[in-house]
Amino acid sequence: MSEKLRFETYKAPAGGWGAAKATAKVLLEQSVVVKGSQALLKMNHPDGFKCPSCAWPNPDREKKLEFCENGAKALAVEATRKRVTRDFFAQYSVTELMAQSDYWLEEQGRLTEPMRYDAATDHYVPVSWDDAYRLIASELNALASPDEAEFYTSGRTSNEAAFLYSVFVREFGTNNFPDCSNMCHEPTSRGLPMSIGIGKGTVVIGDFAKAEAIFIIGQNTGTNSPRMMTELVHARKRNVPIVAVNPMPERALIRFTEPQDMVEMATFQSTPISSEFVHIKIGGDVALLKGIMKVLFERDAAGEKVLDEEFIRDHTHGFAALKADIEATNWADIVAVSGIEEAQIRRCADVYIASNATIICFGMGVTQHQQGARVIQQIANLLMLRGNFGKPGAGICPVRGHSNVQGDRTVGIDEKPTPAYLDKLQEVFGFAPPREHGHHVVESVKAMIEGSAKVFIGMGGNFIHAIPDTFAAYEAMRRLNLTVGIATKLNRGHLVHGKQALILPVIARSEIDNQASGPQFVTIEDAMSNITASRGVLEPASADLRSEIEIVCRMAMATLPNSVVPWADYIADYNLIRDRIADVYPDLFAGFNQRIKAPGGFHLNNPPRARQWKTDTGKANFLIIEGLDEDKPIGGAEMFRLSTVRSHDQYNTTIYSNSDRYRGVYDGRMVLFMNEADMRDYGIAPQAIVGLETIADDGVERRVMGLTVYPYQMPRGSLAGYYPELNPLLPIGHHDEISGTPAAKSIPVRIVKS
Ligand SMILES: Nc1nc2c(c(=O)[nH]1)N[C@H]1C(S)=C(S)[C@@H](COP(=O)(O)OP(=O)(O)OC[C@H]3O[C@@H](n4cnc5c(=O)[nH]c(N)nc54)[C@H](O)[C@@H]3O)O[C@H]1N2
Ligand SMILES: Nc1nc2c(c(=O)[nH]1)N[C@H]1C(S)=C(S)[C@@H](COP(=O)(O)OP(=O)(O)OC[C@H]3O[C@@H](n4cnc5c(=O)[nH]c(N)nc54)[C@H](O)[C@@H]3O)O[C@H]1N2
Ligand SMILES: [Mo]
Repeated sequence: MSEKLRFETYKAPAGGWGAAKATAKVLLEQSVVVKGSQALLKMNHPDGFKCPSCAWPNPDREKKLEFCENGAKALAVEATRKRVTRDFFAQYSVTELMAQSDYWLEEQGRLTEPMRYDAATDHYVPVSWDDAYRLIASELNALASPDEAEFYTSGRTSNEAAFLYSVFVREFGTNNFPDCSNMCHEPTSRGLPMSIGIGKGTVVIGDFAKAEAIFIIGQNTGTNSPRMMTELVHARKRNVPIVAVNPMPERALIRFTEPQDMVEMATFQSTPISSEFVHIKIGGDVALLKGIMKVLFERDAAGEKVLDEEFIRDHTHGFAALKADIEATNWADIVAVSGIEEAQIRRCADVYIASNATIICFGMGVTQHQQGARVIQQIANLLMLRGNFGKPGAGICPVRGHSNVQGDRTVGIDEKPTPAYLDKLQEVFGFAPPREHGHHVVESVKAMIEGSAKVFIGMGGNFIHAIPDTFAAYEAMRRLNLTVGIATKLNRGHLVHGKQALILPVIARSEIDNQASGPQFVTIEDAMSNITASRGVLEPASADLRSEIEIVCRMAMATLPNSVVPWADYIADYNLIRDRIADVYPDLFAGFNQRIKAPGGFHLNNPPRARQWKTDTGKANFLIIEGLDEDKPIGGAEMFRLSTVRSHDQYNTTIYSNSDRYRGVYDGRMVLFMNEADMRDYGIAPQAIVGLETIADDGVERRVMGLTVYPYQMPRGSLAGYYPELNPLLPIGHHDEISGTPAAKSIPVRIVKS
């Protein structure tokens, strides 16, 4: 065990004073108590900026403060006083920086000027912006085909920047758009349209106040969307049942104190959150969902009116086939695969049947499986059986990750663009976009490994530590001709680079973006399809930062000297970009610049809310998944399923601290959460050090050693540990069949004793 790592069960409710203390601490650590606190008052306010942390929408009730502990952390590390300067890069070679932890890299602060890798000295050295654009242009134009470049986007990028990026890349000539959403809610984006005709959630925030039951499947709300806790606390105070389905008994899903509730805070009270905690085995969700549906069909057969017959008749397709599939599934299998007793599944069904308006929320615990998209289709089936679409208080609620991951997809970051969209793009801009589909994340990594990709441009994010098969990816990245990181902070992706490399530092969301026509704002789309404006309030971290929009435009101007697009105009005035977005997407964005003036922004058209179904059948489709396995059965008796999750103190690959207080882990991240009975069976003592080896049929050996075993309330056969440390165990070929999303929640592994 590492010297400092320790475990200590967290007994207090989540949120509350623990969260208040953590908020104060992070502001102190980044030396931004005053600056940070003032900025926090503007966070998620109509005249301020959107929190860079998660995609949860603003509430529609009056609330003075609209931030949470983890939003405050995200702001504090963005507003930090620490700086990475040219002196820093002169001091450390890339090899020396590689030896540092991700946490240390993040701690160095904000990037301040463009840098170029100098192979002769193994240092990053200053480069002018013009030279940087020239290098990008010459490498892109030297390619044998535009398809040899990969253009990554991470979900913090605004609609305006993402839209222009997609226009630039298509005018350049490729649809290679690997995107963080390919590792995240892509099963939602690809699976849900087959069911209900749209790859987005159907609820709005106001539905939470009208719901009669809420299910939360595979999502760690208190850590990853803490502002959602407010809705859950309010629901519980109205006695609305909440069913949480999770292999880890996440603290905030058990008890929570709303940090902004003065009375609860002052009196040390808390609210129990889940009325029913379903301690599911990893990959057991389909079995549970089928079990609940089975109860519905049983009670329907017994003459009870538990199905919404009118909805099923008028609005759906495929009912008989679904019914046959569910009736053919037996209880013994359902119980064995889910790990949940029949009695509890029946209680969940009771909750569902008693409710006239149910919301089902889900996160990465659902999407990151080999059949992730099909699990989501089962969630839609369950909702459809009781008409829970297109009525107040009901619907499906994929809880998105990055604050604009949904918007980026809406405005063109899509490796499989539709012909209709491409026609429109051609009509609006006058160039012929490529028609062939491009690469998503997994395909782009394969192209790098095979050597057919030569240039990687990362619009935000930390691709190399987000993707599977970390070490194979390192090698692939290093073979590229050019890698470009457009970023706020130094990260591993800048150190694992191509023969040539650039780091281009950007103005962050919370910062003022001044251009020729004055201060600009950008827009984002939250997880409930609301488009809102975001205006930075802080001075940029350095005078030599550029906006993402400017960087996209300048890359385009350098690369495409004969471009038909007026790039320079867009840098000067972001309204012009919004006008073009409205032209390309009239159904969604007509009158964009006018509508965005409303303080809360506007809501994008969502057909299922009006019971309109843009599917192949014109109805909502009941879809079938065969059997109960979300992941291929592989491995035999020694196999465990490993879920890679986020700690409370990280933002994806950004590690804020090495602790995870709600799960009782302090000062270490090389931890393996394991069931105590499993430990006894395998002769593993508490805090023993073990390794994990992936069970795969591709002949590659994948091991991570040095994990300290933490006896934890995991279901038997289920293990958990941290992302990104365990990504070397995740095979590139282990992904959702429909969408290609890596199955990071169900890696088949065996334990190796060191
Ligand atoms: N503070 C903070 N906020 C964030 C992020 C962050 O890193 N930090 N990341 C952002 C991003 S990009 C995203 S996508 C979201 C991610 O937010 P979440 O969707 O909450 O993602 P994870 O933390 O990966 O874990 C999801 C949960 O799934 C559970 N789980 C694992 N396997 C299974 C399973 O088989 N079935 C079920 N039912 N549950 C399972 C885990 O125990 C865990 O509680 O959060 C966003 N917000
Ligand atoms: N094993 C495993 N792997 C996973 C997951 C998992 O649960 N398990 N989750 C997956 C998911 S859901 C996601 S979304 C991906 C996340 O993958 P990414 O989105 O690629 O990763 P992040 O860690 O969010 O990126 C952080 C970096 O973004 C840059 N950045 C921050 N703000 C800005 C900004 O405003 N502009 C620009 N240009 N750059 C900025 C900073 O330099 C920072 O270092 O990881 C995926 N990988
Ligand atoms: Mo995500």
